[in-house]
Amino acid sequence: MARMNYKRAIVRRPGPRFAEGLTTVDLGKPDFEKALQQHEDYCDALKRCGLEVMVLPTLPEFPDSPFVEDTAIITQNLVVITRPGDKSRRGEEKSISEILRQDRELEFIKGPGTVDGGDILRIGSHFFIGLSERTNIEGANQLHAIFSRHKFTSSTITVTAVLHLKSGVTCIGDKHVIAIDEFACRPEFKAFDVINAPNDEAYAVNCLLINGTLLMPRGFQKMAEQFKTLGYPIIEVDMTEFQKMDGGLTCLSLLLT
Ligand code: CIR
Repeated sequence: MARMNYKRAIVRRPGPRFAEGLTTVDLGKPDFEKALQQHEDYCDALKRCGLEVMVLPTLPEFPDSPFVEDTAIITQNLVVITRPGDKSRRGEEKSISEILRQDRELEFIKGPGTVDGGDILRIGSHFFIGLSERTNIEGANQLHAIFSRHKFTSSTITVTAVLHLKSGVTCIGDKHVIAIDEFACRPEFKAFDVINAPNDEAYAVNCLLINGTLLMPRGFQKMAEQFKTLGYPIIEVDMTEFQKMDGGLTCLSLLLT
């Protein structure tokens, strides 16, 4: 796959009820003002990568709605609007679909299928679909059919140690896979150069290559050293308040070419 050239990003500002969202981690309550500042800094980082950033207004009734990644899967010609796995998040996808229907063909995940975008990892023309607490087999089967109609291949991979597939494995370009222990030795990733994150820096697996610049969360020294050897310019972003709500760098945006 030629290196993606992203042009736009869609993000959504956290609302005052942000701290009432879902979380499985025990890192304390996020500070709302700090989360807003970190979100703004995240948007600035996207702009430094050359993106035009569309900031959507908060959806006060959906505390987890800043994690826009979970609502859609986007390729050059296709958008799949998901059906979030947790009921409290169902409805977030509506306004996203209204925005995206303007310039792309939409497909929809239908009940009883559920899919969270955080479970979908694209490498080249292949999609890995995480089967997790949020993405079920019906959702995965619908995705297989949609992807194959659009000439993509796909396969499933079970997720147990983390919330979403991409909380535990991401890729940098088509060559490097960054993974926690659960995924580092999986046969699916044998063909790639795998960087296995140490347990105390597992959160840094969720990094994001945009137009040749690597965004990673701040504060993960060992992973930063590893990433430096890949030769990309790196921007470190403060993510502490989103980490408290189980969210990583990829979750906060939808990227469009
Ligand atoms: C949730 O549990 O749904 C949110 N608090 C965090 C979602 C993070 N999204 C992602 O990893 N793609």
